[in-house]
Amino acid sequence: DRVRPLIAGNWKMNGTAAELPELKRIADGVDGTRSSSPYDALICVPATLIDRAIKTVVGSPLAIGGQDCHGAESGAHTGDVSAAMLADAGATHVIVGHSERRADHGETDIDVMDKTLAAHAQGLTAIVCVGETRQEREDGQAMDVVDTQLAGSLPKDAAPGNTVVAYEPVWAIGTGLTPSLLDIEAMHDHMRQRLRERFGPAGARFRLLYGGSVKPANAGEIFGISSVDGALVGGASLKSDDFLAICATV
Ligand code: G2H
Repeated sequence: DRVRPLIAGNWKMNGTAAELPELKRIADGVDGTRSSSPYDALICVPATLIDRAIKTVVGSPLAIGGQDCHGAESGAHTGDVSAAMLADAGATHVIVGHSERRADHGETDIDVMDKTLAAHAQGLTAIVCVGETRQEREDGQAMDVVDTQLAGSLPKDAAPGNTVVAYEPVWAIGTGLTPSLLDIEAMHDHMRQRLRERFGPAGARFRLLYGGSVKPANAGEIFGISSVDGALVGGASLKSDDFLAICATV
């Protein structure tokens, strides 16, 4: 049985009140497919927008998530947002360990594991991101790098109901470049195998998303790969037409 796909948008550091009508169009578009919808849809907005986003999409099947959370429950961490705050605002999901956070904020696998645990403690589904750099791929290290990230970032309590894994090759993010379909398939099959080794039969049910320059033009062929259970979509999630066109290819 195929895992139900998840199409997740990542608005990154984009989005103010001006973009709420666009979010509403996404919610209405996803809603229009509700009776037969073969997928779940999510948009991860900036923390400042979560509360208003929830109010904007109320009644639709579109879920709203955050893009990061702190690993601690609360405390002296100026500028950070806790998982409890995201849940309180109405988020149901949170992205952790995105490569932009690993690069911009020096987040390590240990940090990502702490954040994942913090998310789980609040009932949030964590979308744990992994992926190699261009140099690592050229050096033939892509699978080893992803293995290390998966082993170091996924806590023992990770399960298909509280954790999604997103494979995002760093060199494909926002560049318009994507790996070949065969390379995506090889990596997803490899991750699936690792998850089975670690989590047993449950390992087969984790959603494995592909992320990195997913567009309406390439989404269909990427979703055609049997070990791909959806996408994490950055740039193309900012426009309702593009996001809904991607959803339509599932
Ligand atoms: C990868 C992706 C979404 P984009 O970061 O997380 O962004 O689709 O713009 O490459």
